Amino acid sequence: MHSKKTLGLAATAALRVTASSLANVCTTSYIQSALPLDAVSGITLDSNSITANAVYNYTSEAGDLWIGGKGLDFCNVTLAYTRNGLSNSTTNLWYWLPSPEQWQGRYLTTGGGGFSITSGEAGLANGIVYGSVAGTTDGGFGSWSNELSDVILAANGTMDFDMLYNFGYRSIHEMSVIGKEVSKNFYNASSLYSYYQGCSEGGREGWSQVQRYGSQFDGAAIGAPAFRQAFQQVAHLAAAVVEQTHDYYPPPCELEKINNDTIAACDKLDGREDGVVARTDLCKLHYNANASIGQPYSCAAVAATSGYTKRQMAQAAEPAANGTVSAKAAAVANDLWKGLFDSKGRQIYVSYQPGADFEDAETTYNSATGQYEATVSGIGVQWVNYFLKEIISTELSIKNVTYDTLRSWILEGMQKYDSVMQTTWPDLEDFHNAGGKVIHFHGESDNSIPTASSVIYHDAVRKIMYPNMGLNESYSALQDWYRLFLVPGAAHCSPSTDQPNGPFPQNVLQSVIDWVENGVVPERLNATVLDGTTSDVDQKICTFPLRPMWKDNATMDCVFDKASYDSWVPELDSIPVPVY
Ligand SMILES: *[C@@H]1O[C@H](CO)[C@@H](O)[C@H](O)[C@H]1NC(C)=O
Ligand SMILES: *[C@@H]1O[C@H](CO)[C@@H](O)[C@H](O)[C@H]1NC(C)=O
Ligand SMILES: *[C@@H]1O[C@H](CO)[C@@H](O)[C@H](O)[C@H]1NC(C)=O
Ligand SMILES: *[C@@H]1O[C@H](CO)[C@@H](O)[C@H](O)[C@H]1NC(C)=O
Ligand SMILES: *[C@@H]1O[C@H](CO)[C@@H](O)[C@H](O)[C@H]1NC(C)=O
Ligand SMILES: *[C@@H]1O[C@H](CO)[C@@H](O)[C@H](O)[C@H]1NC(C)=O
Ligand SMILES: *[C@@H]1O[C@H](CO)[C@@H](O)[C@H](O)[C@H]1NC(C)=O
Ligand SMILES: *[C@@H]1O[C@H](CO)[C@@H](O)[C@H](O)[C@H]1NC(C)=O
Ligand SMILES: *[C@@H]1O[C@H](CO)[C@@H](O)[C@H](O)[C@H]1NC(C)=O
Ligand SMILES: *[C@@H]1O[C@H](CO)[C@@H](O)[C@H](O)[C@H]1NC(C)=O
Ligand SMILES: *[C@@H]1O[C@H](CO)[C@@H](O)[C@H](O)[C@H]1NC(C)=O
Ligand SMILES: *[C@@H]1O[C@H](CO)[C@@H](O)[C@H](O)[C@H]1NC(C)=O
Ligand SMILES: [Ca+2]
Repeated sequence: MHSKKTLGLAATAALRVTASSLANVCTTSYIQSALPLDAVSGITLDSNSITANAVYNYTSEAGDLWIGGKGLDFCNVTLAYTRNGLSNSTTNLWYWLPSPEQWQGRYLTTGGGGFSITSGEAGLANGIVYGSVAGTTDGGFGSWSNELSDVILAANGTMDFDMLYNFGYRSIHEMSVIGKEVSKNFYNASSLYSYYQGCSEGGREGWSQVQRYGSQFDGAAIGAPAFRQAFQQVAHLAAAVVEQTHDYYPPPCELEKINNDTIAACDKLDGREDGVVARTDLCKLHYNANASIGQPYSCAAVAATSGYTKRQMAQAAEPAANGTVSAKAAAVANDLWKGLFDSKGRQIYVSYQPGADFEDAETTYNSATGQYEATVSGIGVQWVNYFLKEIISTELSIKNVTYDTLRSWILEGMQKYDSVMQTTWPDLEDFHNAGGKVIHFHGESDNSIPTASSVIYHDAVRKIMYPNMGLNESYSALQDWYRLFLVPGAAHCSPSTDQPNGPFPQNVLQSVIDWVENGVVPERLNATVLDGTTSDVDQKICTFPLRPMWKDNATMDCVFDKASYDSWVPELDSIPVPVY
């Protein structure tokens, strides 16, 4: 299988001069010699497509999910491959390979967000900070900026299954296999450590690999994964249906007030008053929005923006609002927290935790009628139109749509996409047997992917892999290699502006590396307060199912309580098959 690679190296060896400098190895001919031509079957790597340029003294800017670094030297490589027997099937790959001096024996695959399969240079830049090669792919979508939704339908009714499967798991896999082999050949290394990092859709992409290719990565840092897509995207539409069902369309200011009151009231349930709801489970069990009824609210006018809100909807202008919180608004909020139930009272899915802002529920002001109207989430509409109805349209009327309609859309999505987009295969035996380690984290105030969505999967893996063990024993077995951390006060793949004193695990990949390479078990995950005012900047996060509880407002314990635990994993008895 590797004979061509060996031949390639031998054939070009005579052309090479001293190996150590970046300039010597960052050439198209050297990259050509490093190409693993037979590593992936069914494709043809195009040696002539290679571009390579050396970059020196690069600064990688820190972000919420990136630590950043300076003085980075690397080789910027792009290349393409085609799928044998298919026309117009070019997939583009992009790798950043640290200089031989800066390489620390690591390879990293990075992922995207929304319906985008790549984070481009931002992801690559974070990888090289760790002395790691970093790779990304355009998924074969024809351009680095195209998303799956741009290409999934060739026409109304014509799904492009190649694009779908490329996005589902195939392209990331191919890019990872090629990237690992290119790296070994590039540095003349017999082995390396391989990692994955991504959040949101990038988190789903990480699971798509860990679930299928057990030995592909030694470690994975996975945030708030957008998996269980059949539920996840339809659930984005639930808030608008809740408002329609109540026939009440709260001004955004009214829900914002309820959220502010919720954070203020639930802050102390974790034993420390710091503006952070570290126990949204206790908040869910003991608080309800009726406490806000009659409370005054007011907000300044908001100008229309072309920016994005609510996952791809433009922001309409809103007039200044004031009033007092109504019983109807409280009822809407209570239903938004409760989760999705069908007309028979059976639970369909979970929702966001109290303390997460009500982004999906944000109404739009209609200046012609002077009324607020329900607005459906852009990504939820894309799912129903592109993936279920198979029409190229961004319009979806929710008139007549009920909780039962949402349920039927979820079941349809499960049937149609179980093998490609659901990404919740719960048996991780191959990954575990290969010695893999995964740190999975999720903001406890995530407003886009329910925090409980991650808990449900983690719990499913525990039950599938350790069916004969009790709760403590099975969690302890699972924690040897797969740990889930719920991040207090954090929003979707970022800190929350509503709870600025919350810690965030900005350097989670380092924790994965330490676990894989040095056996340092992340008993509690390192996190840093990035935006707040607290003096206690470096904090730790409890491993689920243990939950934080502060003593004397000063020391954090990680405790177990059954009622809280149960609140994370309700029985989804409206769904006739197991939900992993
Ligand atoms: C790998 O080995 C080849 C052949 O000896 C050499 O030309 C090349 O510079 C080496 N690469 C690195 C990164 O040391
Ligand atoms: C590297 O970049 C920094 C700015 O980030 C600059 O101050 C420094 O002079 C540069 N070093 C070299 C060797 O170019
Ligand atoms: C990397 O290469 C691509 C393709 O040639 C180019 O568009 C991009 O600007 C390069 N990036 C850097 C940092 O050199
Ligand atoms: C392939 O791409 C070419 C050039 O972009 C285009 O003209 C042609 O229609 C495409 N063929 C198919 C089958 O998509
Ligand atoms: C909610 O709290 C934030 C932060 O304190 C504040 O800026 C905002 O005005 C409050 N909103 C309402 C509706 O009270
Ligand atoms: C509790 O601790 C937080 C964070 O250190 C601090 O901001 C707050 O003032 C403390 N509250 C009380 C009641 O001591
Ligand atoms: C909230 O108050 C309404 C009356 O306005 C009542 O019907 C409802 O049961 C209350 N909800 C909760 C959760 O207490
Ligand atoms: C609420 O609106 C009324 C009427 O528009 C206005 O007189 C009042 O000043 C506003 N109150 C606040 C707190 O903005
Ligand atoms: C695709 O279907 C949508 C929804 O029915 C329709 O609005 C659109 O015009 C159709 N496009 C084409 C090219 O037929
Ligand atoms: C809603 O249902 C009514 C009655 O069945 C029907 O007339 C109407 O066309 C439906 N509206 C939409 C948007 O589907
Ligand atoms: C499980 O462990 C927790 C502490 O980690 C303890 O409080 C609890 O009692 C244990 N439960 C069982 C069933 O052993
Ligand atoms: C975590 O924080 C501790 C200090 O509390 C530090 O010693 C350790 O290096 C950090 N680990 C990682 C992976 O950042
Ligand atoms: Ca608190």
